Amino acid sequence: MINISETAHKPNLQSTEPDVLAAEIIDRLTYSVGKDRSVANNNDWLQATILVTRDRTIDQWMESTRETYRTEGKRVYYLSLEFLIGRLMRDAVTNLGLMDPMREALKSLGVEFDVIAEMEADAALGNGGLGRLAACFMESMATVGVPAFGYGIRYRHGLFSQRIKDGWQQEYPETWLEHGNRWEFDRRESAYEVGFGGSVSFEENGEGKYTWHPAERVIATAYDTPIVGWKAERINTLRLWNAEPVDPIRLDAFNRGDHIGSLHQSNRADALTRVLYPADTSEAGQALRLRQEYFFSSASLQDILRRHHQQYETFDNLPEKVAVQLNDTHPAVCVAELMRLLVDIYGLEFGKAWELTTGTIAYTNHTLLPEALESWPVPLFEGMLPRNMQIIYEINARLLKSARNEHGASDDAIREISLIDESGERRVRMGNLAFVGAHSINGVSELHTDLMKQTVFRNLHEMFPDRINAKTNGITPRRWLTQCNPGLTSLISDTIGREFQDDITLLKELEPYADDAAFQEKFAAAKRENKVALSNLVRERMGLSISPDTMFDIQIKRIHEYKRQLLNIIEAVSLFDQIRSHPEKDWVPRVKIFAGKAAPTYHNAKLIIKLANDVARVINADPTVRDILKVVFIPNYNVSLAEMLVPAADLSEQISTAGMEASGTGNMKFALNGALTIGTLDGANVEIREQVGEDNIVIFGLTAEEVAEKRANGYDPRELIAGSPELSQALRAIASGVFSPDDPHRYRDLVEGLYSHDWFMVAADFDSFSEAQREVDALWNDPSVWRNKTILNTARMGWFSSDRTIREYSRDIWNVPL
Ligand code: 26V
Repeated sequence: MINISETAHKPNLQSTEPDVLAAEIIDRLTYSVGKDRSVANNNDWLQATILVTRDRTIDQWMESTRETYRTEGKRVYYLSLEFLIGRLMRDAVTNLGLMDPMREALKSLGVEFDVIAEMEADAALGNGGLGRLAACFMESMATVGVPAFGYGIRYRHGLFSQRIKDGWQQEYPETWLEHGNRWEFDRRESAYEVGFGGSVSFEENGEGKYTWHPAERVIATAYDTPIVGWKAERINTLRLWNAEPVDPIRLDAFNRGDHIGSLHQSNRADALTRVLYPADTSEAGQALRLRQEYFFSSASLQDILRRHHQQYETFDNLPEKVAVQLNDTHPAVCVAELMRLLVDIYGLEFGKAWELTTGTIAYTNHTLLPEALESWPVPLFEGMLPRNMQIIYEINARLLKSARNEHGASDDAIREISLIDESGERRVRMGNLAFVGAHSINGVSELHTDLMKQTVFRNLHEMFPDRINAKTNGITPRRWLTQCNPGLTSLISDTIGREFQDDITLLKELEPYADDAAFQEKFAAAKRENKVALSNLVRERMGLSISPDTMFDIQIKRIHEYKRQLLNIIEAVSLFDQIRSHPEKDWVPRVKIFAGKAAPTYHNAKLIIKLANDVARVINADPTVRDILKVVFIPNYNVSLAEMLVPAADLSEQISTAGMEASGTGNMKFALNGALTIGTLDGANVEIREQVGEDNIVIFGLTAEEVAEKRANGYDPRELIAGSPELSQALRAIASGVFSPDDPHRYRDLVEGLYSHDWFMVAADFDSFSEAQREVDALWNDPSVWRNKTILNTARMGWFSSDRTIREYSRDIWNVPL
């Protein structure tokens, strides 16, 4: 027998010596990547470096798992159809405390850390805010010590990549797995069957038992990625599911000569996890989307229940030991699925199962937009998930009886509360299902939470007045300050010490320096350095030169009418006209920068991208405004691009129609990095104003209440536009083809929409926005005032750390002690 000593083959995983790291990198390059040093390219070095970094997570990862088991700690499961992660290497290396030695190790091998870091694929398994929040939460849960698992789908194609051709958005498939994914572990042993379709039978033996006989089955297999918290004190798991066929090939069919048919099952499984839905509003109930939702919900719950049962051999304590957080309604079918598993598979009584379900599940709402509130046609739902549908009817029967008998609900209230929408074709309301199946329903800012109570969930809130609560979003300061803005980070460290990295609220200690001329200079210099880097990127990618000495005015987010990129573009057109009429005035030089993707089927959003590009072309070619105004639309916005843009911004555009942006999180990233915000009183802007102080943010426009009031009592945009000479002129120019001479009518309908209904109140807010912009100019003209305000923004934004948000979830929703 060979005696293997414990340490014989183990590299020294505790060492942070550059030469030890360098030796490990060479080892990995040779034995895992299979390349010789002399022929290795940058991608090979990247793969080897990721593997070395990943090795450093394993011991603590296992220790985190063992500790939760040993202490019988409560586990939090964050279920999200989206995780917008971006790159992981900088994050993992920073949090492991290896940044400096790793740089040095690579340097000794002739490799630049920043160069290979740039080559890592940007994991875009999400559309926007909701997916990025899930990624920030994963990092914060590990940081503050929550034993958490993220569950989602391992899409083989993330969000499409965007190219701009002649000003129009074109979508191309995204291929983040092209070079493999060295962060993940393929867990073949963690596999579950998920069924679809078929029928339900009932046997009358004692209590009676329902059995689902699915017509189709697929296997869910797990891929695990370690998520490293700050200083690697805890390492959690992100578990993403892949769908596989039960029989990869039907040999009977193949042998009969039916070569296509023999792969039918395989192709259906394959389609399930192939691609992320690229829209953030529903496109009339697509079956594949519901299949994705059920697939990952069922696999995750089976995994959760198996783990729980293995440890405790009972479900009586499920709510004490398990918290399931639903990220929007996308996993709302969990309510019915958890019931099905507890009742049909584990044999619990319906009432008991319901108590455990509502005690375990909590739901976060991220939007009030009616077109984003999910509902499924009953026939589609019933055909795909017949047993889940029965359970939903049973829940609904109990719910409506209680509403009527115990809460005296009116017929109108009953109609609103019901899990089934009967206003047209019958549909299952996923928001209502999530609400009744959860013990906590949270909004993502104070304002959004209030509006939830007044609008979508008015009647349910009356029935369950203790369930709705506010949890204002946050962002992880590791990615969104330390990693993306090393210049500012080292200035802060030199000024107040490094402790702010452990407790971001210590940024407050910068306040006394806000008026300090020397500090102001350094703060501005750090900003300028980031602007130089962004100018270089714009030159390299777009062949356009922008000066780092002009104001960088940035709006980056998904393109949506309610986010009002259109308002910003119209204001740019108006400014363009004003500058040309009065070139002698002392204009503040600005570059207006846009980036963002439009849902492929969202016609107006794509037209707004085209308009931004048309306006940019004309303005950037005009000799009068040269050096005063430029407009840039940077293609293919993603997390990595945001990491360049956020630190380089002077002005942050957060200008949604009040009442429509649930929170916003980009707003937080900019302010933390020392940009001034121009914004409406919407979402978390309201709380940003509270934190930074009203002198340090520029607010304009209607309030949510005023918007609602105007919509209710009749709003006539035509009259308003007629009363605003600047707005009328800008609209006339756009509608008449000044920016689209090749197709003069291109924007006629878009502009006509503003005259006829203007649902998003662009006209109503235009003059106020334009005045606010001139106020911004005035502040910019006094550098010491500008610097003072932007420093105070950085100093006062610590509250928006997602660590704070996660502590609130832990205390108020999950009941996890920290
Ligand atoms: C909805 C749908 C509907 C079905 C098709 C696919 C799909 C994908 C995503 C969504 C949800 C959109 C909701 C969303 O992203 N909300 C954003 O959440 C952020 C984090 O809470 C918040 O900061 C933003 O204000 C909010 O718009």
